[in-house]
Amino acid sequence: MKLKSLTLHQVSIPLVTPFETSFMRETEKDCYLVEARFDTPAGEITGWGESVTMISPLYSPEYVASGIDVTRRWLAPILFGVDDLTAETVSWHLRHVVGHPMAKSALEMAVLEAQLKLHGQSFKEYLGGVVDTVPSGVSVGIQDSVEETVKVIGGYLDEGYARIKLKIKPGKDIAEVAAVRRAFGDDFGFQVDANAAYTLVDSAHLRRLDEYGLLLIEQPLGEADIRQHSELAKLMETPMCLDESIVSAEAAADAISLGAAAVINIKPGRVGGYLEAKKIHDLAAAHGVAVWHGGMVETGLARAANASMASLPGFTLPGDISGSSRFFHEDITEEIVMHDGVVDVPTGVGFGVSIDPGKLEKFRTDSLEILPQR
Ligand code: OSB
Ligand code: MG
Repeated sequence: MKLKSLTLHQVSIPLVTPFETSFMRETEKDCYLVEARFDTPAGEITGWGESVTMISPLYSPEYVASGIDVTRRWLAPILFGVDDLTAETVSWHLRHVVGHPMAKSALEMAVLEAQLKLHGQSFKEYLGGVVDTVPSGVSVGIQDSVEETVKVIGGYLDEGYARIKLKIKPGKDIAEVAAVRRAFGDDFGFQVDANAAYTLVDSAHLRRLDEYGLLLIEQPLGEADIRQHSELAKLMETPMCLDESIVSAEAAADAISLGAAAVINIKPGRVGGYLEAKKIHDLAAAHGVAVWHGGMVETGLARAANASMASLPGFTLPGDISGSSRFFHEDITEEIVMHDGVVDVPTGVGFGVSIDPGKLEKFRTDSLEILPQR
């Protein structure tokens, strides 16, 4: 395949309710979508990708404008120079550009979608997925009060979500977790995510979570603190799970060998793409480390791709793969539906969903066409 042009569409989609984490409060989903046109043996094919960069650099160093800038200045020119571009070689072509995994991932995703269309293949078939549905977990933001936390979680349990993840931060943690267990008992999967809000000094405090039978605690310490997570893991019974710290397969190897992660949250965008994510899945499986599929409040496009990824056998815990309606009144693709605690793994060619041109028009705030320089 030969890349002919790229269009980066910036979109802003209103959220059904604000989503609050230890690092920010979001009221819109802001990201950009990549529309990539290729010349192929079967004629022109368009592939779509989605960047999970957030509007500000608070979860990771990247942000929407940095992703667009590095793509325009550095990544696109490299890919325009490749005569036989395949999904499997994108990360290799881009290897000299340091960092920017989310920007790279969005490009690889667009190449991958076009390649799957060329071969008439679904993403699940390409990966070797083994199930038709994946358990659907929901990520619950920090609420204004303990009562509100219990009420919101009760609503998701009533909807049938297979697992609850609650965002925590200092001062919004033990009382919330205790109240949720008191209200709904011990019989449902429950875990917490701190998004790097604590330090090792808080270990005595965090140990108090051990009595609530949580599936795991996600990223209590900083992104760079892999060794410190291994120290904390020795002090806590709750299994340690890393998100922000796992920026590559190498970081996953370090975390596993240091005992910093009994569980890994896999997010393709954070690690440079779905193919690097598959490597981490395989590495973790070989080490007996459980993985689950994380989420970045994706639109239906990446949400569908995530559901396919999670059909691989190592994904033994429910992922943050909720229905579109968890975040959006209207999605930009066909709605991803949670039913009976699961989401169906798409079976259609490519990622099995398509961008609705009317919705793209409605939610688009800007777009940039990038062409090869002569
Ligand atoms: O830490 O998992 C996280 C969303 C944005 C940034 C970081 C995180 C999240 C979520 C949302 O928890 C998960 C989802 O998309 O359902
Ligand atoms: Mg997380």
